[in-house]
Amino acid sequence: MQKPFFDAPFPDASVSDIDPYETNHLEDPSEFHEVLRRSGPLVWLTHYGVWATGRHRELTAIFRNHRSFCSSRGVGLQDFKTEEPWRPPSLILEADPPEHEKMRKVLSSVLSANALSALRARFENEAEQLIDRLLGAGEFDGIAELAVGFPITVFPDAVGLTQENRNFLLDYGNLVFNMLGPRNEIAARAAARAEQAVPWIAKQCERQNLADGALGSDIYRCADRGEITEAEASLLVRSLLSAGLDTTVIAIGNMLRCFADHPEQWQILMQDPSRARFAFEEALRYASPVHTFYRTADEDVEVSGVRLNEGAKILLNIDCANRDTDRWPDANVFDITRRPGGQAAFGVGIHACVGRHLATLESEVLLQILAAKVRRIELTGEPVPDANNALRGFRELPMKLTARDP
Ligand code: OVM
Repeated sequence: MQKPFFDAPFPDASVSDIDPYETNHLEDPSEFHEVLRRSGPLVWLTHYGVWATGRHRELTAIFRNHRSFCSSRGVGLQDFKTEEPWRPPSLILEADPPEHEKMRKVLSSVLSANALSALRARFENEAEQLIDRLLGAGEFDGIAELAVGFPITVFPDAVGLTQENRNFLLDYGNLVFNMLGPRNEIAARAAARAEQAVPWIAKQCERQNLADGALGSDIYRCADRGEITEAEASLLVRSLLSAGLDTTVIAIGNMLRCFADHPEQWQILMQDPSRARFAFEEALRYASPVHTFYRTADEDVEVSGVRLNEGAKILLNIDCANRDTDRWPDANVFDITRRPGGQAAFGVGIHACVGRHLATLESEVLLQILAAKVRRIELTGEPVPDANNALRGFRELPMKLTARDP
């Protein structure tokens, strides 16, 4: 198939004709990462007409400069200024200050570590039951049973959703993230799979479908106090449902893979389960769930000596930046004893993940209980990668758990 070709905006630009959205590169990004590393601070991708970086320095500089690099023109490949978004834009993800700030305040209060602390006991209870069951299961799929199995219960419970059709959340999240890339086969399949999920999600965002005393209704209480409108509350619930499940599923799956591959790190965690939170952070760095977000230059701007024109799209490759040896000399070592401050998996700057305390609570609880009960996590077959235009994770992870001595 003939691919489009976009000339670089100036003659001596660093360019590459690699297509990071080809399935083989989505499944294994090592070749694309290599291109990003050796091409200098920014490289022009000829097939898409966008700039790209996988360097920690440039990636964090661009994320931090939200004035020059806006989000309101979309955080995917599409420019909302010239192309119609597939759904009404997110009020928080796809917005700039000052609009962004108002929404951010609401969600950070609802999702603060303090507000979430009441959930811990319920999460622990669920994790114990699940792990006890899997310890008796022999070989199982770590994605379906653990990485999905845990959050698919605790997350919708926390938001206050119905028990019915919760799998639609996965179809919807899969669509939202795939739509950040080009309209390739993968995006088309995601759209077909999410046909029923899209109207279902809109319905779950309505006030009357959210249980009292849970996170969804907490958002509506902000509307009652006049901080946001009813319509805004509905779209903020949509943000929770968009960003809250697939990301943690992938994070947990990737983390399981890390420990299966690094049994000596599992030993360290077993001896001190209070390290779980740092172990999660390190797994996020080493195997980042979101591989790509974009920003759009809203004015002519220079980055590390490269001139970007107004309207330029910049692909920010998070998982490559998190393995940048200029930032961490031993970036390619999975080491739960490090303090990976500055890792970019939750993003950087004003748009950094507002749900991170919830994601961390889920993963920390699951990891602590695993560490208390499980001596060995081992793969029993080849992991099956899941090609997604914005997420990097697995579709299947055949594995087995061995119980600790009683
Ligand atoms: C949203 C949202 C937020 C973060 C990530 C995301 C692309 C969506 O507000 O809908 O997935």
